[in-house]
Amino acid sequence: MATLNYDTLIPNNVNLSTDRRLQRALEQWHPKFLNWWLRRGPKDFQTNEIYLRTAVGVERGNWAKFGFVRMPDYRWGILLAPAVEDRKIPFGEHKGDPVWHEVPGEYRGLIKRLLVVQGDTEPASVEQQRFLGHTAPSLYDMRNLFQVNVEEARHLWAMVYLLHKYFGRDGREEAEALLERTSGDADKPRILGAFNEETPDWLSFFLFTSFTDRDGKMQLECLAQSGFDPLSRTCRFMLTEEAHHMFVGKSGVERILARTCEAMNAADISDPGDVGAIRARGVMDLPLIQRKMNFHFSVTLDLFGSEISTNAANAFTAGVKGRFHEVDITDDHRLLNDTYPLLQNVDGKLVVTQAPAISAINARLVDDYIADCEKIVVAWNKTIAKSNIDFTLSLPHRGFNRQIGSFAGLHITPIGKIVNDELWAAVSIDCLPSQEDLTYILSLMNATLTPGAYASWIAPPKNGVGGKPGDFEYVRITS
Ligand code: BYC
Ligand code: FE
Ligand code: FE
Repeated sequence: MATLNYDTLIPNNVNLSTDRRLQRALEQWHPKFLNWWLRRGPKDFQTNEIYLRTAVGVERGNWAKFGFVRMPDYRWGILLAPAVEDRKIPFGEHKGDPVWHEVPGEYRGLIKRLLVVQGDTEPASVEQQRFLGHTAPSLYDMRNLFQVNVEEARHLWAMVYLLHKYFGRDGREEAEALLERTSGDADKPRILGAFNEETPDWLSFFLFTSFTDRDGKMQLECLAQSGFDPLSRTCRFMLTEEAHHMFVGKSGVERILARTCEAMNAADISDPGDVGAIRARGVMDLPLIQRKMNFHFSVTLDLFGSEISTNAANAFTAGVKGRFHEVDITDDHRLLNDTYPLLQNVDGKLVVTQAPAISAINARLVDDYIADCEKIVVAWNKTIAKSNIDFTLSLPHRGFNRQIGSFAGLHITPIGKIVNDELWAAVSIDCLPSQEDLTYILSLMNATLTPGAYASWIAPPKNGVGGKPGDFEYVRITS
């Protein structure tokens, strides 16, 4: 494997200097990327020094270094995980064949589409989080936000590298288009629904990184199984960074819950529904957090596409996109005769039916995703229980508030009951955030920029980052 070279404009471990044409093409994309970063990336703070980690290798345990960097000087590199010797395609009709090091002609369109969709989400999330620096609840949190942002931008680089290297002129055009679509834009929006929603406040940010970055993890895990080896290796390294994004989300929500419970106990408020008294203390009430969670979870489920999907079946059969932890599954990895249990609407009732497993690839991934999400909700509930407050958060039913897939067009309550239009109007008021909720959350969003200080609505973290204490000056605000 090539060693990582940081002396060049584009740090990489793919021997970029030996492919002059590719290097030149990426060097031409570089200023356009920086221009996008400055126009659509974090608003302000671009000249502040921030304590960031940068990937400097791909070996487990020792891949990152921490130090003060100005964001535009961040070293966005192209990093592939080490090749697995003699790797074989693990699934689909080419199962057992040696992996591909070039794109098979017949799958060109399919692979390009997946790279474009994956690549589109990365800058989209940076755009969605553009204004959050100004309302950071602490310097620690601000630093985490910018860490997530620079790494999502590196994920964009990861997909752009594959597009440029393997798709010629088409790939270069797609790479340009990735910088032209914009989250929420009326004319040129981002491709997938959730990436056009706003992330206007820090509760949204923590729920987005808990739930939507977790979709990122699931999808990357599936692409890491790919028979197209450069895609597999790229995604494997992206997953290393992804873990931190989900940590930021999960621990962020945990700290909000801890602070709310602490404030309730301090004021002797035992009823989580005593919203007036709780909000008077400048913290977020638990029912509000549940409603926001309902929103982020349901919008993220839409990102998995239809439960029954020929696109997903084709990608699986082709050996291009596998299932979550494909190699650990004990079946024939071809799914020619298998079935999979699927929840479906039959005459107004939700019942489990058997579907051909090959058609239900997306449904299975949703199941794996929900199981992963259940674990974080258990952890969040522990935080509440520790404070002796009588409240539990729960994931809404998978059919709640859906726009895509077999539940779209149905009105389903958080506990999974199909209801009519009239009842749904009441349910959606109760179970989704109201304008008043959003206004209240925004009213709490004020920057806290003193090292070691935290906004009223969030507890300090248990530990700092990169070996530093919590009160470290993670962002040099004045210099
Ligand atoms: N909005 O057969 P179908 C991340 C389209 S997140 C709009 O049902 P398929 C990150 C679909 O494209 C992970 N359109 O589903 C997280 C298709 O259109 P075409 C991102 C949608 O194709 C946080 C048509 O509907 N990566 O990394 O199996 C921060 C029928 O599709 C939506 C990936 O998703 C939607 N929600 O599944 C930063 C992996 N859903 O092609 C980053 C790559 C579906 O017929 N993408 N459609 O015109 C894929 O694997 C698949 O494209 C999808 C869709 C899973 C997204
Ligand atoms: Fe990403
Ligand atoms: Fe991420």
